Formats: sequence, C-alpha cells, structure tokens
Amino acid sequence: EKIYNPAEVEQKWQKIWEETNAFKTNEDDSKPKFYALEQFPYPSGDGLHMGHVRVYTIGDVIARFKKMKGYQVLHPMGADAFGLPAENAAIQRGINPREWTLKNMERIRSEQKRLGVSYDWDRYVGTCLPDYYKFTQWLFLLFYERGLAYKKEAAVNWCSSCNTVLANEQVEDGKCWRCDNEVTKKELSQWFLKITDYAERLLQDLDQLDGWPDKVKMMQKNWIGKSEGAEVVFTVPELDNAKIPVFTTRPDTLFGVTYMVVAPEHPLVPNLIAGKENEEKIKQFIEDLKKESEIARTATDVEKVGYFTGSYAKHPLTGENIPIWVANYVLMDYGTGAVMGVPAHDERDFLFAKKYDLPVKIVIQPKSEEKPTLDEMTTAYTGDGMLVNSDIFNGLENREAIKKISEHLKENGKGKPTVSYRLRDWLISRQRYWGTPIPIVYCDDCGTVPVPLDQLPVVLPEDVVFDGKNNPLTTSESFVHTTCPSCGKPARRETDTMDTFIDSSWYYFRYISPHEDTKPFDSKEVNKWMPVDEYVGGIEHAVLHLLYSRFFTKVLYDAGLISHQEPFKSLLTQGMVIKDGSKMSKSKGNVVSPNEIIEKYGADTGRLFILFAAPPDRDLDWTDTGVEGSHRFLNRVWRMVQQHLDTITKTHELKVETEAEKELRRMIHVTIKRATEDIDERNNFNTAISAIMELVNKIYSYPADGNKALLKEAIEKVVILLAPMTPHITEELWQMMGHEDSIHNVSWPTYNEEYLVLDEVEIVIQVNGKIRGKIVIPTSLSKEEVEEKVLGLEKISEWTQGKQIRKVIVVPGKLVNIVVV
Ligand code: ANZ
Ligand code: ZN
Repeated sequence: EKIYNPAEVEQKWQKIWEETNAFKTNEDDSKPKFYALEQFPYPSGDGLHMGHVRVYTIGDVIARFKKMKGYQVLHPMGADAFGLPAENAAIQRGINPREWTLKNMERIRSEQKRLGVSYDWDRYVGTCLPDYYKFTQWLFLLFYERGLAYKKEAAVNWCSSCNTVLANEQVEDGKCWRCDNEVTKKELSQWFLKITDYAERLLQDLDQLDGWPDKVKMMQKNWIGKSEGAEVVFTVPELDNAKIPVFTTRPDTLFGVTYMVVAPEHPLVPNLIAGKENEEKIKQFIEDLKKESEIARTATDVEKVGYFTGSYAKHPLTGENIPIWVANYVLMDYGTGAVMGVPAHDERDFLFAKKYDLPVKIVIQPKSEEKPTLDEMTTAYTGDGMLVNSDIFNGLENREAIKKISEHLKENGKGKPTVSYRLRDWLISRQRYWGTPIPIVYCDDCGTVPVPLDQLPVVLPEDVVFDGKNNPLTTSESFVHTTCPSCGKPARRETDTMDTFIDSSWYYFRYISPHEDTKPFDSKEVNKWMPVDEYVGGIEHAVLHLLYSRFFTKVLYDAGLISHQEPFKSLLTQGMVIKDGSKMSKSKGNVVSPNEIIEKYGADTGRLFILFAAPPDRDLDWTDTGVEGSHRFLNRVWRMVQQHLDTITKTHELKVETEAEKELRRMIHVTIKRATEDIDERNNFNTAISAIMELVNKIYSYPADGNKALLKEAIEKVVILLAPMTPHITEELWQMMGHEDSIHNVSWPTYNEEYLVLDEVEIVIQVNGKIRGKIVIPTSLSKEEVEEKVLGLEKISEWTQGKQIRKVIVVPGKLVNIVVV
C-alpha cells in the first residue's frame, strides 16, 4: 500500500499541469461563461501571506467548480506592480525598482503555482510592464479627450513621509493609508479625474448590485454622500452686492438665520475682512488652519472657532443685516463653502451661537404641547414641526415649507433646489517614479499637449536619481526634455506619474485580451466575458478600488467601448486570517508562512483547512490542530482509495437491496446535493466539506459484503467532490483509480431526488412499560442509534431523571422500552 506523500504528488501534478497548459481558458461558446476573479497581489518583497492564500483558494474552488458544472471559465492572475515600496527599496538598497519588482513578481507567481491554483498563465498581466502601462496611458488620454482628466491648483493632501500627494480615499482618519503619517495640506497643481460627474450614477447603480454585501454598498453610498437641498443666495451690499450662495438642506429654516459663516479659504474672505478690526487675527487664523487636515478640522470633538469678519450680508427674503463670520467648521470644498447659521435648529450652529453670543430665533415649532421658549432651550430643535416667525410661510408643515421656500427663491432669482455630494474629484498625480507616466507635454506655444496614441508608451527612463528627496523623474534629462508633438519645438514632459489605483481600475479588462497591442482590450471579447461573475477580495477596498473600477467601467461604457455599466456582478469579501485572537501580521509575531505549511503538509491540506475552518466571509482562526485534522482527513481519503483499489478498478453489477446499501446510496445523493448547493448558492465550502466527511465515514462503516458497484461509486464521488478544493491528491487518486483523463475535466456529479428520501417509521417509547411518547425515526438507524436518540429526548429524560437506567429494549420499527429503578 502506497502512503500519501503530498510533496511528491503535488510536484508531479504541478509539472504536468504546467507542461500540458492544463488551465488554459476552456473557450467554448456553446457553454455559458463564468469570469472568476481574485484581487491581484502587490508584489512585495515578502511573498504571499495566508490572507493571499485564502483569497486564491476561495477563487480557485469557485473557478474549478464552475468548470466542472459545464461553464467556460476565465480565471486569470497578474500583479499590481507599480507603487511606492519598490521605490523605497530602490532608495534603501540602491537597486532599480524594476528589477526588484520583477523578481518579486516571479516569486509570487511560483508561490501561486505551488498552491495549485488553476490560473490561465498565458493571460498574466503586470501593471508595470510597458505593454500594460501603454494602455493605462491610452485610457488616461481617453479621459482627457472626454473632459474627464484636468489639471488644477488645489490644496491637496500631502504625506511628508511618502513625499507625495494622496487622494481623499487614501486619507484615513487624517492619516496616510500607507504609512500612518499625519496628512497635511499643500497647494499644488495636480491632475484629477472627474469622478464627481459620475456621482449620481455610481450611487443609483448600487441598487443593481444584488451580489454585493450590503455593508460595501452602504460604505460606497456614504462615501458618495448625496445630500438634497437648496442653494440660497445672500448678497453683500458693501461689496457691490457680491453674491455668497450657501448650501442648505433646510431651506425651511431660512427665517431663522441669525448669522452666516464662510470657509477660511472662501475667495471673498480678503474683501470681507479688508480694513476691519479682525483682519490680522483672521489672517493668522487662516495660516494656522492650513496645517490641519480636513478630517481634523471637522471631527465632532474639535472646538469650533470663528471670527466676525466685520461685514454683513443681506438676507434674501427679509432684507435683514446678517453678520458674516469665518470659522474652522465650514469646509471650502463642500456645497458652496458658505453656510447660513440657524442656531435654533442646527446643533453645530447652536453651540457656535452660544459660544459667541449670537442671537437665536425659533422658526419651527414641534406639534406637541410643550413648545420650548428661547430661555429654556439647551439644545437645537432639529425635528419636524410647524413654521412660525416666517412671514407668509407661517403655519406650513416644515417638510412642505422646504419645497415652497425653494420654489419661492427660484421664482425670485434668489436660489434654487440643488444636490451636493461629498465625493470629490480623484486626485491622481503622484510625484514618484514607479508608476505610469502621465502622457502629457507642456509647450510654451501650444500649452498642454496630449501625447499622440502612436507615441505611446511614454516609457519610464533609466537615467534617474533615487535619493528620496525629489521626484526621481525630474532628474532625468532624457525624459523631461522632449519635443512638442504639435509644433515640434522643445517642450517639457509632465513628470507626475499616476496613482496606482488607476492601474488596478482596468486590469480585469486586460486579462480578456492581454496580447492585444493596438488597444487596451478587444470590445467583442470584453462584452462576452464581462461582467466578472464572482470577485473575491478584501473589504479594505470597499471604497477605493471598487469605486474607481465602477467609475472606469461607466466611462468606457459611455465611450462606446463596452456594453455593460458595472464591472463586478457579485462580490465576495473574505474575512481575515487570525491566529491566537488577532490578525496574522508581522508586528503581532503570529505569522504562519504558506511555504512552511506546504512543506510540512502539502498545499492540499492548507487549502482544505482554509476552506473548512470558516465560511469565506468570516474571520478564520488558524489553529495547528485544525491543520492536522485536515491532513488526517486527506490521509483517510487516501487510505480508503488504496484499500478498495481492487474493487474500484473492476466493474461490478449494481444491486441496492440491504438497508446498508440503501443508506449508502442515499448518502451519496445527499452528499452531492449538499455539496452542490453549499458551493453554488452560498459559497459555504466548510459545510460542503463536512458533508463529504460524513460520506467518507459511511464508506468506512459499509459492510464487507455490501454491493461493490455502490461502494465504488461512493468512493469515486468523494474524490470528484473534493477535486476543486484539493486538486492534487484527487488528481493522483483519480489516476490510480484507472482514469486516463484529468479529474479536473470530469463533470460535477448530479443527484437523484428519488434516492434522497429516507424511509421513516413511528415508534412508541415506554418507560417501565408505560407509554410516554412517540418519535419518527429513519428505518435505517441501528439499535444503538435508536437508543441514543430516544434517551436524548427531553420529554423522556423527565421520566428517567434521577433514576438508574437498568435496561433499554429496542424492538426495531416498533418500540423502545426503558427500564429504570
Ligand atoms: C442651514 C441649516 C439649518 C442646516 C438646519 C442644517 C440644519 P449634509 O446633510 O451633510 O449635506 N453645510 C453646508 N455646507 C457646508 C460646508 N461647506 N461646511 C460645513 N457645513 C456645511 O449637511 C448640509 C448642511 O451642512 C447644510 O444645511 C449646512 O447647514 C451645512 F436647521 O444649512 B444647513
Ligand atoms: Zn508646441
């Protein structure tokens, strides 16, 4: 008898799979398509960790399962290969980021192969390779042409440790998402993509994404942050009736305005404070604020600070004089950068008014009997109610007044209904080397000139200095100095590179036609394969990558290049891998390396454990005993096949007569049903595996004189059902069982409803000869099983409690009598 040697089995099959190109996409348009995708890795110097292994294993089971179910399956892999760590490694070690990255890509690819994942390696894509970034530039130019890429001077998020700007999405709690450094503001001229043009569609289309977790949809919804309200125009008589529009969600409170606040960066501030008492103080205040991040400024626990500008605005309906303030809590880049202060009905305004002794005016009264008076008010009244002190609008319900006042403003040219979004345009400029160069040239005569498509790619130069001080691209003479594509005169190249999130916004299109060299992808092929049917990845990309990808997809749709508007039909966000109660990480010192597991137990054991230990969306607790248990199970399957090899390799006549035979047949079909549904409908690989384990137990207890054809079928089904999860051992066993073709080309088994039914019978339960209950049980249960079931019943333990059970008499199919004293 051969013993299970995972290393031998796995190396053998990995070699064969590689040589026969076994996982080449099985293109066959007579079959339905399935696009299985896992987030591609960043090729860091550390190789794969368990989180990666988990994502790939989950994706691989889905891809293999669908193929067995009769789909043509696209299952590609690549590397998200641009980014800062490569550049930092270059600075620290004096090597080229390209060399470092390519080496890491190679290492990761070989580690993925060691896991036995069924990728179509012919479609491998690396975002740092010129034949890829050529098309990232192509796409940038498409955005540029469509007015969706523009450059502007802006106060941007600056990370001084990464030495670069960051998109809003990359600032988490005021800190850099990558290095945790405090983010500050800096005025720079930067490139943006106009994602705000797509805010409404990005929001509306979330409704179509039935296959996405609600949590992710909610996070995107909040990030887009739609707010409906009105723009109300205040004017400043002193400044030639200069207009200050404000954005409010509560136009019904317009008569309650007692002051106004503009953001410190508001363009009118210099005029409003010129020659006034607080001019110098306010200038200093603005300087100080520049050092703070937006997040820090708007955090609820931050003290609201403001100054009176010395100027007054005219209320659009009452004509009253309204003092204009500047304060830290009003942001320039939300709404209009100015707000009307309604202390009676807005909590922030209430606190501000109390602090600076500004008047409070009630304009909404609750319908309840208790109508608070000004003196009693300790907090703003933010609920619904009836309008008071509001001239012609008195007596209206405030919800109604929102519409009425908005309309009134519109008719009088003093405002209009409007919508505001929290979403900001996507800042994509990075002052770093290791990224896709922005294909733009600056010419003194022609201005900003896009690089023509036939001159792509704009290749990253080699003559650069990595000293960690400046953008290395600015040090390359050969790169910076170029000729204007339009007039031929000397010109300068843009030296900013693109945010790497652009690279990953379209890689799943590239996989579909990776060798296409005139355009990013073949539209016909993309229309065949897209959208991705199942996308597996981490929740950390809920707003960043997933929102950007949706944006890209919509732009490509609008450009007529693709026929769908959403890239990912279904999204599976896998849980973390934890050990000893916390996330596996270097800093926690609780890392289990995938290579160590592969060497000790084999990739199949690692895969099985990962799938068995938890449903994919839950956190997975890594335990050595769990891994050993999975390994023991695979050994058990291996021995089962060895033991019955003689039976399996011969043919027998099928005969299902005895109880044991009926039960085994039932178990075969129940197991197929459970495994199919658990995988297909719920991605619950863990319960599918439990079902298969039960079938294995059943096979071990199958009597020696049981029908051999049935036994053979049961064993074959176990091996086939396990194939997507543990591809190597099953391939080896399949071959031993006498099959010439790969198990991975076998069809997924089907079950027969007829065999699922359990023969059942009602039996009577007696205690000391007296009837105490009845129970319906399967006829197939053994005497021991019946006894155990009956003694476990609550209504029976009432009668046996505190007594000693002398004897249990089981009359099969009829009754159980328990004798107690
Ligand atoms: C007057 C008012 C009265 C307001 C009231 C609320 C309640 P959301 O829902 O988040 O969109 N606001 C507008 N622009 C702002 C800015 N740039 N910085 C800080 N605050 C700003 O919030 C909209 C409300 O936030 C607006 O409605 C405005 O205050 C404030 F009883 O206007 B409100
Ligand atoms: Zn020119």
